[in-house]
Amino acid sequence: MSNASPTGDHAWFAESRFGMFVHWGLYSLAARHEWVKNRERLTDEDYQPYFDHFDPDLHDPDEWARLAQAAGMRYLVITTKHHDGFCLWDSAHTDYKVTNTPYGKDLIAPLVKAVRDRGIRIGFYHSLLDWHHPQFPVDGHHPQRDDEEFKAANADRDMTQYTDYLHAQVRELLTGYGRIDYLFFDFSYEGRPDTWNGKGRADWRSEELLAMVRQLQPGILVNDRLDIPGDFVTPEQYQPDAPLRAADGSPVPWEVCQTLNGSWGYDRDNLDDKSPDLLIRMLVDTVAKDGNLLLNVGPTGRGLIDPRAERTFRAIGEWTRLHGRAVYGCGPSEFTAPPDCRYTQRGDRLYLHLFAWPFGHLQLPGLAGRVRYAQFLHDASEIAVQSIAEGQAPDTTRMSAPPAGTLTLRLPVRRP
Ligand code: FUL
Repeated sequence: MSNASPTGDHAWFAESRFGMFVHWGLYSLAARHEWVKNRERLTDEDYQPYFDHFDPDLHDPDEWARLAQAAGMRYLVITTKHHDGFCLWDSAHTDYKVTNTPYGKDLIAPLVKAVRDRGIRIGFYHSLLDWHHPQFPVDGHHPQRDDEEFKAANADRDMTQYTDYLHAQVRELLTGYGRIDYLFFDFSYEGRPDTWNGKGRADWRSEELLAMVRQLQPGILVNDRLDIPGDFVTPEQYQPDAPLRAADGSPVPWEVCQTLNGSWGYDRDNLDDKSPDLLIRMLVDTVAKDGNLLLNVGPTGRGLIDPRAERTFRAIGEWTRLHGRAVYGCGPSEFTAPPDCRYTQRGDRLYLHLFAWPFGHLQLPGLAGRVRYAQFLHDASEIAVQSIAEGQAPDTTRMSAPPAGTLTLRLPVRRP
């Protein structure tokens, strides 16, 4: 197969293919998008009620881990701190943290344990932005702001102090919770930080930060949002057209992150959910292009994954249970899939995913004489394959019954 996976410590990533992203924090109580503080120009005072009422009494980390597992997800990524600056762990460097809310307990350690206990990999999301920190630039999340008003507003802010804080917190997260497999920084923007205060150049000190991360957790995978190359790239809410390649043609590991409904944080009145069928197609499309899918959920302020999201994850899990062999450790194929289909491949197993029913039979160009045996994947039932002589017509497979939804055929093939 042409899928080139990262090696060594990173091999688990391409093998896993499917993970759960969890956006959880004070914004879950606002329940109308995780950018609510910025979008609605809320002051710290406006935002304070979410801190004062943060008490997820129904939270059970093992329930989340079990759901991830039931959906067929092999890793889980939790927001340790989002842009609002609220910390889900007991950081020594701030008071703006879960242990000072009515809940009063660290949320990260129990989640890491629950996830690990189920054999799932653990990742941290950590925001580089911080709308709460007193030294973080006002409107510093806005890459285009460079005017006099902006400079005046930030004249007294010292970004270097914020960057020290950022580094110290990342150090805490990577030393206090055992082995961490993955880190998703979010997000940097090139070229602007030296306009942020009157005290000289200030930035994330990305090289230094990354060196510290690798020293503390040598096996960790780090994303690409520090403005310097990372281990994988992160298209957000769109599917790349094809496998990603570096200038020299080598494969670039990538992971698309997708929401259920356009919001990352819990968004109570948003009923715009993607269907399980669409999400399954996204997963298949991703693997067929050599990527991973990190599918998000925003738990409620009481710590539950709401019933709609849970139903979706369980429906995906019914599919992955039967079709996981066409996902885990699979990558793109050297064969070209017919219209409305995707191929995934592992070794000599070629998996054909049909996104639309082909009215009884299907032409498979380029496979004449190469298919040794064909089965549906979900029930191992045999499928008749008719090989039509080269040059006259492509192979034809005839199927006995029209199954519903995304179905997958398993075709052991001779490599071309
Ligand atoms: C973005 C953030 O601004 C969103 O809130 C979300 O966390 C997404 C994964 O990354 O850049």
